[in-house]
Amino acid sequence: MKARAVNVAILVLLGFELASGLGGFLVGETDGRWMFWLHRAGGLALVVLLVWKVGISRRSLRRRGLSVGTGLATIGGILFLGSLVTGLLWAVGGLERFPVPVLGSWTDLSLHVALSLFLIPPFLVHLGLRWPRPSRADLIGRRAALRFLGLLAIGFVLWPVEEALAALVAPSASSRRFTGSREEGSFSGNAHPVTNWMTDPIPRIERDRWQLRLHGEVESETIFSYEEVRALGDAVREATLDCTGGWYTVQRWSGAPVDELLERAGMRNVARSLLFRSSTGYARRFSLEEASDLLLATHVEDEPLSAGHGFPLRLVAPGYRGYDWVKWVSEVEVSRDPAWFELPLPLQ
Ligand SMILES: Nc1nc2c(c(=O)[nH]1)N[C@H]1C(S)=C(S)[C@@H](COP(=O)(O)O)O[C@H]1N2
Ligand SMILES: [Mo]
Repeated sequence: MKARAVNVAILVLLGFELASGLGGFLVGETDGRWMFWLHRAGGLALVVLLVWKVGISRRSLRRRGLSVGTGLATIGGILFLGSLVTGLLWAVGGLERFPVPVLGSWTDLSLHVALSLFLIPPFLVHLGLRWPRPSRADLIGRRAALRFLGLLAIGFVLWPVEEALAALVAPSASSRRFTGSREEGSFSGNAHPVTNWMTDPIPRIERDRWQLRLHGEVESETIFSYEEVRALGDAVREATLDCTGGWYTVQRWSGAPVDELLERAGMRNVARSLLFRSSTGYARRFSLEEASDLLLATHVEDEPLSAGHGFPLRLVAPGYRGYDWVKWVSEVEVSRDPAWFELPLPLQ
């Protein structure tokens, strides 16, 4: 392949991987599983292109010598390699955890996501320096589309090879969900992994001073004590918590159905969504129609939730990825805003 074709293909695939990777974070139900198929095929195609790109980069570095431009390209190259290696490590080698200063322990998949996001700025600068006037024909049109589909096809062909490797390297960790997540500590109650999205610390909450406030577009604002939440009902729901860090766990969660809670306060006609807010400020929004699927759990496998898992109350949101399962819930706001009125991913 010509250097230009390789470079353009990498550009297009990186954009595609960024979109399908972020897309995968939003998918919690099997009808969106194609998002993971595409991301995997695109990633494998990038691994193939790497063989050519290493040669291109070495020739370019020899020609240009050391400069700000080649320095940035080297940083980008290292991040690119790191992203591919951590992605493959997770897919083939299983879930590994690495210590990250200040932030605690990270899975190989979370490292893959972080390295990929860090890659964006140096990549854009590199692109601006090396390719100031992109040609239309490189990116749009029949030839460009065929080239892209051909690369994806190569990725799909390599998929079973990757699977075979994974079965060899980590046979015990080969049970994967459609999201790619690996099973950890199912039905073990509080023994399943504790994790937070980004920067939330685990708060210490005293049961007797804790309250749940239900407010907003309701007939009567209501405050519940822990005992009052317990008295709302003890529904048990088996549900899968699937963290975007690359693991999932199945547990029997029990607590109060959100429907029951809402019935106590009575809803106004203008109500459209529910915002579940943690005592840490972390919050996620759901549509009112989804209330009957949601559970505010006090227990997991008959044990009261531990501090790390959200004591005294956490949201159980079947079909949603882990970041939507708000822990330490202290407030439910019934709102007239539509359910989509929030950032697609949390920022804390
Ligand atoms: N308040 C709050 N709730 C949160 C988070 C958080 O950072 N803050 N992290 C979420 C994420 S990313 C996941 S995967 C689950 C993890 O739940 P666990 O620690 O009980 O396994 O909690 C979710 N609930
Ligand atoms: Mo998560």
